[in-house]
Amino acid sequence: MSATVEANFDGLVGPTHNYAGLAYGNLASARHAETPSNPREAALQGLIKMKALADLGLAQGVLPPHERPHLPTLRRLGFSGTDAEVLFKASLEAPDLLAAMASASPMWTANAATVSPSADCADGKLHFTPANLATHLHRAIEPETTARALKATFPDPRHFVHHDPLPATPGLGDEGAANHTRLCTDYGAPGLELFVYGRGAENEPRPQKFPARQTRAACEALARLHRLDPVRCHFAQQAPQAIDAGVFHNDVIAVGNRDLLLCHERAYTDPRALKDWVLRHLPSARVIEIAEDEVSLAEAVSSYLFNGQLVSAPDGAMWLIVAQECQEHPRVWACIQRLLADPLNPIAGVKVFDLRQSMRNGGGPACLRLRVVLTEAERAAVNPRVWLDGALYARLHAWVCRHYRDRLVPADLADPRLLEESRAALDELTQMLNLGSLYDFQR
Ligand code: SUG
Repeated sequence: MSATVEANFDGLVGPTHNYAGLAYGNLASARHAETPSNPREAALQGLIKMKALADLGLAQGVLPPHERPHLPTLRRLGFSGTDAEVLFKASLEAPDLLAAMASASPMWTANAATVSPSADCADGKLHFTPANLATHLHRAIEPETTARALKATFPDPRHFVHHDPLPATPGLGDEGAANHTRLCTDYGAPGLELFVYGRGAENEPRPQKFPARQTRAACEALARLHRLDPVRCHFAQQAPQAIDAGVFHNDVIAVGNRDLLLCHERAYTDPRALKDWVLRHLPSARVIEIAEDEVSLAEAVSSYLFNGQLVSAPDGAMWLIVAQECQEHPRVWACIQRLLADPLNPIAGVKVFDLRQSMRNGGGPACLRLRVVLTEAERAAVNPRVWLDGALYARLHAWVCRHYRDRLVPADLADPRLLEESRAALDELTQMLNLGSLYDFQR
């Protein structure tokens, strides 16, 4: 067994976490629009999951929240004056823009970037491309800070290659690792890279109701940039019916780890081609498809079963990390129990987490994490301060309790004190994690 590991980098939930109904096609976001949020609870729920994975012996890192509300973009859109004046005018003239500038959406780091491990890339380096998140304004403002955070976390050019985000245009929409799955026998061995898109060629079917956020053209560009072996890449189209049922990212309907792919039978337009490709290149692989009769697309979307994380502990045991909503859903929970009871099943057990604050915006366990496969040398080259151990957990817990509010409603987003509180919190965080001057307000 190689010493190469798959690390999870979870996004810390930012101090402005709120429900603004910004993500069209994400049913949970629409359902909870304008209900009160609890940023403190959200951040603590995320930290508890990170700590539990670190306690399992996994490499667990953190990625920082972004500066919100994002004043530089409000100014770019013509609001002027002091920060308080900008917030006030935006809240009167364009409350939707203010809400977009205040979202804590960078917490969902599965959308931060697409990451290809060095074993898959022709130059033997680990490649990152921040996602352009072109479909929604509140997310399209993320890539610049994401790129800085990734460079501050993975600084060494001898190991890490950081590409620019793809041009942010609908034809190149890219939502990052949420639409990318790697399958392998061992993390250190060359893997298969599965790219999933919603929007392909003109003659391919399109969803009728909701946007297809990921494009095939973006996936192909990522594979080229990351210098992947074309034979070991596959581009699969998401079923338009799945997108219209609320599957806005592939990680809402499929999850893979090592040589296991767990997905819904209605996830793709051509599931047979996908399975054939997987089994041709990785004969040991198992593709477990859950039938519509057992868990419907609608049940998959409301429980986030497939947004579970499949992780391999250092002893080799594979765990399924799910949101509490799965346990509360009798048919979904029965499906998990059936999978676990199957003697051929590779999953050792299930761990359940309360991530309700993030779930209400359509962000489950897997949305909150970016997977980065690291060799021993690459792991040693990561900014050491970002690894979550007991000490960092305690410091971050105290930091959240000191700075975060326990209630936010849309009207609070224009409060200049919220901006000040957030900046104070983030300023302290960049020192704690040794990230340098990450934010515009620090530059
Ligand atoms: O882009 N929700 C996010 C959820 C992202 C989940 N990520 C993955 N599946 N990997 C989105 O739809 C809602 C924000 C609001 O409505 O306030 C939001 O952006």
